[in-house]
Amino acid sequence: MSEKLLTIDLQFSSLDEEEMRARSAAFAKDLARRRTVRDYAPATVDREIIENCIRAAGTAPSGANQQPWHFVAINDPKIKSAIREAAEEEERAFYAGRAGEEWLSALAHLGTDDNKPFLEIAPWLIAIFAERYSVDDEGNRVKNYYVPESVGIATGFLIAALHQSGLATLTHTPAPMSFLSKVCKRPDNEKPVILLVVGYPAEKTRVPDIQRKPLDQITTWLEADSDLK
Ligand code: IYR
Repeated sequence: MSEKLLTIDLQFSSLDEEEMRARSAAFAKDLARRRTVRDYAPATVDREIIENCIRAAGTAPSGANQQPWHFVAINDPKIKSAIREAAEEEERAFYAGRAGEEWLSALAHLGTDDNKPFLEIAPWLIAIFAERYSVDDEGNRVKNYYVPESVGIATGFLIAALHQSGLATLTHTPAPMSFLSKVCKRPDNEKPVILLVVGYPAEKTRVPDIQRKPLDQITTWLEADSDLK
């Protein structure tokens, strides 16, 4: 490390292995209970909970620590209605054919359509923007690095934080979603990437009977003694 680099103490807290095993298993089990929810109850959610979850998202690692994300948290019914109207207009064209047959058949098992009442019913919408580049104090463009990766990681943190706070989410991606920049009044250097719907599931909500791929399908182990196993 360079001599001039300012550093602080890491303050890493070690756990014993039994505790690590228990925590890793509990976390996996808790996240496995998360399901994408498309039917919401109108019950309100206190802003402080949303603030804390966005704080958690903002701790994500990012390229050159540029933190190239911006979150617009919306609970104003007028703005939610404007978003619903614009999103449904795009979705009508999408489902009427713009998506193409291959995409529509890949989606069919989820039972989605162009009707998006959750955009008005759910208490919070969080529009997630990616800063394609930054702008310095003199108005010059500054390149940001690994923007999709960084924003993806922050979004993962946000979804996990909301889930463990007791809230349901939907990663909604109306396409195209440039209308979000306008509605949220965001500058040109920011690209809307996900509209996260946040709230409580409606009573007796049912979700598609779909499964996660098992560990052996998503993992390859290259271990020192793998020949012996
Ligand atoms: N944006 C549309 C379509 C859609 C696309 C994918 I990929 C999904 O996993 C789910 C839906 C919609 O929200 O209906």
